[in-house]
Amino acid sequence: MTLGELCRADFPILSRTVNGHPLAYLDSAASSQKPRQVIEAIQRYYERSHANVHRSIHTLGEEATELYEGARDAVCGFIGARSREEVLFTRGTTEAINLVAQLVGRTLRPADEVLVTEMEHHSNLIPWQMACRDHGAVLRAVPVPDGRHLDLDAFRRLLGGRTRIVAVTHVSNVLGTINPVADLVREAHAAGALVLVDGAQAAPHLALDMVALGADFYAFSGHKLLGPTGIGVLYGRKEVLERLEPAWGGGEMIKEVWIDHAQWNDLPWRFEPGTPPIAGAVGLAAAVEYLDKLGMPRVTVHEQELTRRAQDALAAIPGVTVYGPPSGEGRGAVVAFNVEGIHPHDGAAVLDEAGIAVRAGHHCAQPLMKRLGIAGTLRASFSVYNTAAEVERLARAVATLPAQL
Ligand code: C6P
Repeated sequence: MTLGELCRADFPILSRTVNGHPLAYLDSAASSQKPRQVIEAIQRYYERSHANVHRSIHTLGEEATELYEGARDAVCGFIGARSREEVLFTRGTTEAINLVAQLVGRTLRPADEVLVTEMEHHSNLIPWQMACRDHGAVLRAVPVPDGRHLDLDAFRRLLGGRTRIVAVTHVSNVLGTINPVADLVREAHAAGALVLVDGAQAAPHLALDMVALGADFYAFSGHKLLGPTGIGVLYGRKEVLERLEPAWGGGEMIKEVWIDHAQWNDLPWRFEPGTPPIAGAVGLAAAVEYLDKLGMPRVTVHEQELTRRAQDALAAIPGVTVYGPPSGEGRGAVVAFNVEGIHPHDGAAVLDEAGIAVRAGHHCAQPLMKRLGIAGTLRASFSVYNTAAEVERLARAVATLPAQL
């Protein structure tokens, strides 16, 4: 039995039908489904242990705090961070990146530079546009001239003495390209720049090791990683976090407060003002534990095999263009494609009639769409619970699209 066949039964939603057909959920890059283990952990928390964290001496307060801080330890282990102080909970990737853009943005001076890439999701572009606008800095972008990979020579040319931070995605949510982030970090550090890696499409699919990667910041969302919505992670290298002033104020991020000033709390709480997403953290811990049990290397092999099959099957259909690196090169668990003469939204609607859920549109990556010279694509994306049979169903349905539209 393949991994997909083995773990499908853990995901209750996968047994439902859509438009009279068994559901083929091929939209996990937008948001993954949740195993029973995650759903039950959240339910157990609300039924037995809910209270606010870090505040109350009573039993429920202590249980909730233990669960919340235990989740931090689980995530710390999952991403190979050196210490739990480096793991901050946020509400998602977008919030994590906005936080870094504010923290680092404040240190920018006029004519300083921020380096992004043409394949960034808007979440790793707009916050930097805002930071540059507010602080007079200049935004530069590494091009993707072949529509597949970053131009690494251009990266080296653009990286200079004025570059303060490089913000780059680990895995493109459209192309699936896996960027050589450890190399980029090394070169950026040699040039004196910080590095933020957007790991939204990597953390659910690749074994992570923050120490080996060396990035200063790494952001991802719980809901793409079999966990709930409303929880995300910002990993920050301790030496870097320690020298940054908090961007947001409120309860729990302080040690002592006077009317006109305050003394900040220790890491990581300094960057977590207010009541945090406790249930989200509990669910994320269960998701991480679930993935750890499956084994991330096994998850990667399974998803890359499905992705390769999808890429080959779709590319073999007349009129279909598949985007991203060629088959055989490792890629994230997404396959974006177009069918000649068919608008992606129409294609997705017809596939939905057949019970197949894919995403259509610009995938919040409009600069990349402009580079590819298209308005949007269809996109199939995979998770641990998908099977080769679903990929075959997708390919058969895509082949019939021109006859149906
Ligand atoms: N991409 C997709 O269908 P949030 O919304 O904060 O959980 O994640 C934002 C985000 C940031 N970076 C990358 C690379 C992403 O792929 C995403 C989310 C989804 O591709 C929804 S647009």
